[in-house]
Amino acid sequence: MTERTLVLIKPDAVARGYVGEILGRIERKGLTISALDLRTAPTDVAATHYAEHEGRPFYPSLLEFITSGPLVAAVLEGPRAIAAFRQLAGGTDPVEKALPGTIRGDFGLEAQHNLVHGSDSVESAEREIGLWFPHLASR
Ligand code: RTP
Ligand code: MG
Repeated sequence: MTERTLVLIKPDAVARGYVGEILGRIERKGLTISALDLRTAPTDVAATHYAEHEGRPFYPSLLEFITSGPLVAAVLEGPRAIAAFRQLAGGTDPVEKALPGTIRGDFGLEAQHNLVHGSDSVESAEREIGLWFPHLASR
């Protein structure tokens, strides 16, 4: 069954020139890019996106980071797209969790500056697609 997921190529990855590399990995995996947009996230969108982390020690700096410059928001589609992209991304901490061969494992050093976001469930994906691409909201 086809699935949708919301991906962010975070400001660190855009600033370092990894947009093409990351989109290439997505395409080579076989996922379909069905929406793609470069933008700087407003604080309210970033706060809604990461609302589940409100109150965590890293939350203020996470919002500052994610709004610090342009990012690329994308919707990907494909069979098991949510898990497929999270496999490409690797674990949250690029050194402790992400394996070499993943985006974070190959290019990251810090838990915060970990290059990409991918939705973690069908419910998160639909919520996040509605937030970043309102015209693609499921209902
Ligand atoms: P994401 O939501 O961005 O796809 O990443 P994730 O599911 O792998 O990780 P999550 O636990 O949802 O954390 C969201 C983002 O917060 C930053 N973070 N910093 N200890 C730290 O400094 C720390 N922990 C998490 C990362 O940017 C992480 O992707
Ligand atoms: Mg997450």
